[in-house]
Amino acid sequence: MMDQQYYLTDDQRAVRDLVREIARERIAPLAAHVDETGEYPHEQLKLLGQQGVMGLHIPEEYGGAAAGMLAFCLAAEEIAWACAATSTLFLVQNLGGYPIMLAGNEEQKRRFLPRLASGEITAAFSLSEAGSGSDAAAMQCAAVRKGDRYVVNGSKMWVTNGSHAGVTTVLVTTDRSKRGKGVTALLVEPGTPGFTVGKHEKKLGIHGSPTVALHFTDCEIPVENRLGEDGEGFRIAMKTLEHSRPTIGAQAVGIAQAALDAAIGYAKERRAFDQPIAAFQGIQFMLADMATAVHASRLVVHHVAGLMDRHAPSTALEASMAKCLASDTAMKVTTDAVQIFGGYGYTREFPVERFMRDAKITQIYEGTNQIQRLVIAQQLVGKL
Ligand code: COS
Repeated sequence: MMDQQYYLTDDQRAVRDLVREIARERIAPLAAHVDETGEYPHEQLKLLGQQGVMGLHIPEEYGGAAAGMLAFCLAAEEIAWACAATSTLFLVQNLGGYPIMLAGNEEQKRRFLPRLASGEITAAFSLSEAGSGSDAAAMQCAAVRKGDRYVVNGSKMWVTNGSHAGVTTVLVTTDRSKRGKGVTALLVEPGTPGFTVGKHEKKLGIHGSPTVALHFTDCEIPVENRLGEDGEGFRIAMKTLEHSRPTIGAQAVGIAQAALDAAIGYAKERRAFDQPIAAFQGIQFMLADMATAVHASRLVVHHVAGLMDRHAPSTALEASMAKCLASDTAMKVTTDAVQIFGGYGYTREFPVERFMRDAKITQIYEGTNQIQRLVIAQQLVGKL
């Protein structure tokens, strides 16, 4: 049978097939347990590391596979199909590590990228605070330069994997009055005096992916841990998010595909009025709309990933479109899957309620879909 994804290279197909096998055989069977217990998926990530998947996006000279963005998105979709929590941690390996690839000097790249590529350490990215989410430039967590160090005071919030990361890109302000132009990016390692992990959030979904607060009390970070120059942090953060948003789209497509697959399977099994419910046009139309939306979302994700692999100068528009469309699709498709399962769908006997809970975050993190629409509109009409 012809592969419908004819536009993929042999290498990209090989990545997709390898990750699909690991995801379906080794990660999916553990997903309900991860959801029930909130256990960190150590073994799942180790397995991905052993197969070279944690370093897919990292250049070869730093130990990665240099497979590109489309390959990364294919992998993300497969992992998300199996376990959204594990896929979030996979995505954060890119979100937290990309600033080093983008703005790191040679020494910083050599220090961190090979360990990220092998999966020896994981990464995190810390931008948001209690009072600044969408308005990221309003951050308060501050750094003051003292000789060859920055002294950091304040707190960050909503940090995925902040409790486990071997390196976290932390955005701090060195001059609040300058908003974005006063933001600086620092690499923070665990065990640094004055740096502690705070509250673990109890969340609706992605239970195995820890979300924590980070606290800094007279925490001294050496200047050699600064990415780029003073005041370049906001641009680094925005570029990083632009690069990462398609991967959220890929995660959303994976969750939506899992819900669609489950709904098709159930509709063919479940009988009512002496027929499988899949024989009813009401269900058929739902399945058709779900499949069409998943297909369209996947293509939009693949398109922007392809643009990035071709080094398109600006992809902010397409990145936000992919994230927004795919995550809205995931929410709709998972909700419809629960509907098709009826009362059973509302119980933990079946996975669709988990898919629905996991899908919700994709509309919120890495910029709410309201922010994505703002970015899209700004590209259309300019900043008014
Ligand atoms: N690439 C490079 N630079 C970018 C950029 C991008 N994709 N997007 C914005 N910038 C630059 C702008 O060009 C501008 O630079 P100059 O000041 O030199 O002109 C600077 O960043 C500030 O941009 P802007 O004026 O648009 O900033 P705003 O404060 O208005 O905020 C939004 C812009 C709302 C888009 C931004 O704050 C945002 O993305 N918020 C959501 C944050 C988010 O996603 N949080 C999730 C946390 S990670 S889980």
